[in-house]
Amino acid sequence: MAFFQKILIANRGEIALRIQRACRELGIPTVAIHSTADATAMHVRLADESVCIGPPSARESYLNIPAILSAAAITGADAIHPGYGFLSENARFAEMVEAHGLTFIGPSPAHIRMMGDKIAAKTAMAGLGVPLVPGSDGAVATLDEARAVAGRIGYPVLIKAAAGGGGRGMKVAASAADLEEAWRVARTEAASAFGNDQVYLEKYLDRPRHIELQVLADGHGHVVHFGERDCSLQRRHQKLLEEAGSPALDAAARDALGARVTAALAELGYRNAGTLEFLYQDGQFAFIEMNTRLQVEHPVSELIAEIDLVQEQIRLAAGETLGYTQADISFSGHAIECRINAEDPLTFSPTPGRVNVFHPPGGPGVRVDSALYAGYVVPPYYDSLVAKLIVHAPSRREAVARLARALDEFVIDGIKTTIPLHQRIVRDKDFLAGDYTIHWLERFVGGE
Ligand code: MV4
Repeated sequence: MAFFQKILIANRGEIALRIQRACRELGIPTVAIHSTADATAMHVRLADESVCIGPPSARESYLNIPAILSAAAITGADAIHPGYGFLSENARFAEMVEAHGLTFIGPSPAHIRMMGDKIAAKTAMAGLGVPLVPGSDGAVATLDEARAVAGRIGYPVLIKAAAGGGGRGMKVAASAADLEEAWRVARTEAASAFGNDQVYLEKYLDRPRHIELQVLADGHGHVVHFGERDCSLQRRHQKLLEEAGSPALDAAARDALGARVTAALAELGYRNAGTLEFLYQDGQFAFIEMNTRLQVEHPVSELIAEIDLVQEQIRLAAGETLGYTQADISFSGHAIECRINAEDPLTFSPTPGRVNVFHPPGGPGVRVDSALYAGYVVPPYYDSLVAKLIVHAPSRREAVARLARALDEFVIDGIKTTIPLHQRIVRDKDFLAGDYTIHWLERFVGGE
């Protein structure tokens, strides 16, 4: 029995392929959508059917809701998987998919909307017993109120936009003297960037790790977690390398966090996949945001837990129950993902162009998720992620050794990529020791 008749994949690149692979194994035909710039893309070649939905600009193609719904209608798709980015966390899109009688493969529009409002997300999680960073109790409406909150929690403080997230719309105030300026700038930027000037305050943590927890929920009260990912290695809020588990956590800390979070999401009635983001410093977790989509780095969790998260998303969207409990999930070994971008490894400027040679690594414990092929021309219009190299091994030490040899095997010729940067990271003493925070990479690459 198939869960759906046909799934439209509202995305491109490696994640469109990843979702197609899950559909194939479940026996579900797929529809690719693409812009005119992606007519020769691998996700179009490998789909059962494809529909061109617009010109290169994402606004007119991968974000074009009427065109995507029309493509679903003319091909007879009965479900839409949004992937990550694009429309994946757009509550309006999820609502419109449902209004057209189709299934959105993801959470309810109400939960997407709740988690898109960072204040609503924090208020909900705090009420369900998930720990937060010390800060304001909800939105802060006036400068006087901001002064009072900052006085209570102590400087430095961070002013964040309710509609922000992923690092957009944040201002630090190091001391009381800086608060007024930070306040005004944060409000003004929030209003112009998001059309919403609501802000809130948090104590600024100076050297946290970024640790996130992967969950699956069936909307019938069953919620499980697949352990954490350490995503601290980032530059300008772009993650470069992620690992599962975190070098900073042990099984007891993971189990304790997982128990709290799964109980909270069961109470909330959440369904499908989700990721809770935490800052972790001095042995304490503080919830900051929740992502209501499949994430780029999901494969590291798949490898340590031996699960197919995309197949699970599809199954859960069809209304199935989880069918297993936390006690059925165990973690084995260590997994690391390198994001390989079409970027100069020193300046990070994008390097679209023709790929002449594509030779991915192989051998034990190596997975490559990529939509590249020899002769493909990387278009300049979209995200620069062109491949994910994911390795799995019994221990972190062995995973790092495997990653180093796989990076050395990987050949992408014709365009510059970030492979040389990863080759340097995996040989660094701090990285080998697992000793890093969210600030480590920016120092490592320099010039910030
Ligand atoms: C913080 C923080 C320090 N203290 N909140 C940036 C992205 C957004 N998701 C939250 N972010 C941060 N919030 C407090 N109270 C530091 C960051 C932060 C960060 C967080 C995760 C990963 C990378 C980061 C890079 C710079 C700042």
